[in-house]
Amino acid sequence: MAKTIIQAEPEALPVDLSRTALIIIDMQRDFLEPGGFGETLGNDVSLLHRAVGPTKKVLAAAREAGMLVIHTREGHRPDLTDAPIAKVERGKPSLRIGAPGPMGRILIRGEAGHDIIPDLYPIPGEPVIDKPGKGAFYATDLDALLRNFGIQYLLVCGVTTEVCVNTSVREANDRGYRCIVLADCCASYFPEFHEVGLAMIKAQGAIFGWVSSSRAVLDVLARQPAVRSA
Ligand code: C5J
Repeated sequence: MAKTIIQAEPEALPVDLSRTALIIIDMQRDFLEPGGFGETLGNDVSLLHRAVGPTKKVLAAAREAGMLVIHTREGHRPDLTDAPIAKVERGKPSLRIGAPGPMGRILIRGEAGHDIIPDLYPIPGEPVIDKPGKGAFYATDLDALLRNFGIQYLLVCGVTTEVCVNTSVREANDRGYRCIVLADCCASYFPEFHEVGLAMIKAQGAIFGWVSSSRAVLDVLARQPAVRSA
């Protein structure tokens, strides 16, 4: 397929949309809603909501175009056997990973809080990658799945910018994927970390990837309505 130019920083990038997937990182109730993991750590979860509207638009356009859409969720097995004790014991949260909270046990697979927010809920056929770490590639089959689909480019949305988005982009970059992070589709509990997290990705001639926007991707998909990445 002919390449399409996506406006981005530090420079516009030619992208083969048939080899592109949209990946939405950890848009889970545990991070975005009161009573979840994010709030137990003392964060104002409302700060993440700004990313939901733009991500919803990109998700709808990607689905319409037939682009592969992948969702990730951070969380652990109910018996915590995949949760390093160093992670569980870290910090002074009001509730630790695995403790019972208002949305079920904190950051545990199968609990209500672990699931993806209704606005961005996966539809049948969209792979959901359950990851025990911050990076989407660590201890998951994401790389195998992307290679089986022939994916070379990733449009990246999600939370939080400097933690799971950044870690996943760095992992993807080392595996040869070109990542385009959509700035307004990501958010952090710390707005300054959001800015710096994006700056680190695009610095030094896109050392980890490119930074773009929902608008840029929506414009491209409006001009090229069928991309079919499968
Ligand atoms: C965090 C994440 N912040 N999804 N997880 O612990 O960014």
